[in-house]
Amino acid sequence: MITLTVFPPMFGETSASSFSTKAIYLMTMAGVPWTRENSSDPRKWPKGKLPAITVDGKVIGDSDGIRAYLEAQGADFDKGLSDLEKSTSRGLIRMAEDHLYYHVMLDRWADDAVWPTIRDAYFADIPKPLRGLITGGLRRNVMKGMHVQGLGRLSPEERLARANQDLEAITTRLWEGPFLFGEQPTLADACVAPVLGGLRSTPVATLLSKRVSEDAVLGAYIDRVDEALGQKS
Ligand SMILES: N[C@@H](CCC(=O)N[C@@H](CS)C(=O)NCC(=O)O)C(=O)O
Repeated sequence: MITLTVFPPMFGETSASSFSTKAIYLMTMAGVPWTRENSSDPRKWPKGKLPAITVDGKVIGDSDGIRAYLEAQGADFDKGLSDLEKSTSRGLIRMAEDHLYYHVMLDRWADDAVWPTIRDAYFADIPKPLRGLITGGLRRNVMKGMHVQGLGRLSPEERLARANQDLEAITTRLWEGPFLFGEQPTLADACVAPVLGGLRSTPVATLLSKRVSEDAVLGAYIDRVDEALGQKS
């Protein structure tokens, strides 16, 4: 039995973390026996991050490590895809995980109107008198990282314009079928939909949360993937 440790459900999403949601989707797709364990403290896990799986006492971190493990056990997340489709899939995954994901981070951590709600939801376990102090340092670190990455230097309007190009590219594929590569969910759906869900579910409205929540195609897609692969407990 595999134990998957992930951040708990939040804001109506399968998990507070897009990568945790992705790992849950992969487990469902792989069809292996597994059980979910929620944790809000990633510090003792590989690289200080979640998700991670524990199999026969061995811990494997990172949603990509989990994908590789499941594939080694026989899972095929891209059944029926051509090599050309697989190369497009790789690009979509990078776009979601290494670009759109940072917009989720910035929407939640950088915006003074959003941050207090995020802080109190993510760090509810820290007693209130200490919460501001501890999370202030974490927030500064995140902002420093985003400044170095570059997106942290853009205004919300500039970020919307950047992210919009990705959202349109995703929508174009969805005109062709219910999932990114046709009738069945593939690895790309397990990676892309959670990030879109993260953008949509930021609990205080931002330019990007409105952009995604007002988009009927993207909204139906997020819900369709979660209905097929998600769980909320
Ligand atoms: N590349 C990792 C990324 C995982 C990740 O960034 N997890 C975040 C939550 S979305 C985390 O655990 N952050 C805790 C921290 O950085 O302290 C994966 O694919 O699993």
